[in-house]
Amino acid sequence: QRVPAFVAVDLGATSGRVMLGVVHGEPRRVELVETGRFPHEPVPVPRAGGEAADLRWDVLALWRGILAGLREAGREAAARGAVVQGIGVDSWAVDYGLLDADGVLLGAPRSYRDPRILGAAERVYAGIPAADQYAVNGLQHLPFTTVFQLAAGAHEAGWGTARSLLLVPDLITCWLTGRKVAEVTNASTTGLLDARARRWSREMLVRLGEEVPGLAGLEDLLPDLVEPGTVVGPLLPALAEQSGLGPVPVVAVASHDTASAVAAVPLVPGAAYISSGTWSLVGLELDAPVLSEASRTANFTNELGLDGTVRYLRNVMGLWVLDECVREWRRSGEDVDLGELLAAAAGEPGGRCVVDVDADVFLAPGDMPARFREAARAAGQEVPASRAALVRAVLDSLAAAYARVVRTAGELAGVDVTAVHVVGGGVRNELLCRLTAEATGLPVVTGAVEAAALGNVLVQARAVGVLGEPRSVGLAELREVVVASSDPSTYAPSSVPAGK
Ligand code: LRH
Repeated sequence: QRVPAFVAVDLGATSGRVMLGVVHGEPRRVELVETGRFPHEPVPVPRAGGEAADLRWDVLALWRGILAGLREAGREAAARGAVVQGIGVDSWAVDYGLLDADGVLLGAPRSYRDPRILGAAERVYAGIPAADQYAVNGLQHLPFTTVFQLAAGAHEAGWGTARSLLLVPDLITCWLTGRKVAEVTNASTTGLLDARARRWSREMLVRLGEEVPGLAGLEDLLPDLVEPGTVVGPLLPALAEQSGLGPVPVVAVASHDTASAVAAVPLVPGAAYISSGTWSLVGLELDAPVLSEASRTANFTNELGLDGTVRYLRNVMGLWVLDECVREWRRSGEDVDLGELLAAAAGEPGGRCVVDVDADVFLAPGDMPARFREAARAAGQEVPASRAALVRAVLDSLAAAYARVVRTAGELAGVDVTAVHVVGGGVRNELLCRLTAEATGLPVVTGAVEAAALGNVLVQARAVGVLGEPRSVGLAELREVVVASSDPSTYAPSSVPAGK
């Protein structure tokens, strides 16, 4: 019998990946093999007149990368004697494309870092107070949540002819199958969902229609919601042939990358997680949303997760800050080695400069070292004089933010947090893991670097019955596969914080 395998398309905000997940033996374990990786960054597109530039996603380059990755996955599976039984797509949240009546994409989707969002949230809050929105959608304030992007974009060309709105992974799934759905974990990042009911919120949509110019017809653009694990359809015939994969089922996975990543964290009661990549998503997994006023003012979000779970977390600006610094230094033509910089940063004294990395000033691309130094100066901190000192300050600031969020999440949700699991690219950053253990005073356990791809594969494997009768395989069973597939290490806190 041939070994089952699944293709995970995992699109991050700085790179896209196509991974083949081969499901081995007893106990079940997933081996991930990379069959495609392509850089992916928002592209500034100037306007006629030259004043402002729009930040757009190059979705066609993504699509080309995905198709090449699928072909390679087919070859890789054949070489390993594996048979591909599914494809699933996850990506960064909140961004969307609009389709016209013929199902044609209307222009390159905007990036959530596009400056048009500035001020849009405040305009929406003026019509629908933040507290009213939180009571329904449970989302932290982020200036780029889909609803605010829509408010900023409703006057743009294309809006009038739009007949459907698809979030990025649903758009790719539509291109793979011809079918339009809205997968619920990612839909929960739009601000348009009722976090308790896991349905589009009629109340919110009606009020938006009344309060925000241009949004009256929004409800008609939204596809039907599906839960992760739903088979959307077979791969379209032309693609099935080109890729050599045949008419395999395309499965709606937990299509928000963070939802897929958290599904692949071996959480036990008391464990917090950090999904550490471009963003750091820091929080807890809960059974029900926390919609209290205290939670809202602490800016915690209730995004929806796999199998009825809630991701109770805050966005921390993440490795974006570090990566943007490195990009800026490389722009000047220098050969900057991140490994060397991190080693030097480890040798710097810690705690000299800690800034609030979540400030909106860090959101946009562009000269990050200058912006970080300016923030340090404004906060009365020691301004880092060298690159090593600056990298150390960025990591100290991230670790301090993680510690704050973990502590507050525990308090607000009534959970005694005893460990922190880290997954994603940040697992490779040993200094950051060590500083996180020190700042939180908790053991830090590292998991899968490609956690989102792993979670993506697991949901597909369950959906098509490879892990047993789908209904009898819960999140706990999926996480047994995660444990069997991973090789964790633990960073012990060097000191116990006061009060513990
Ligand atoms: C991480 C992520 C995060 C969102 C952001 C837009 O990739 O999906 O969960 O807040 O991108």
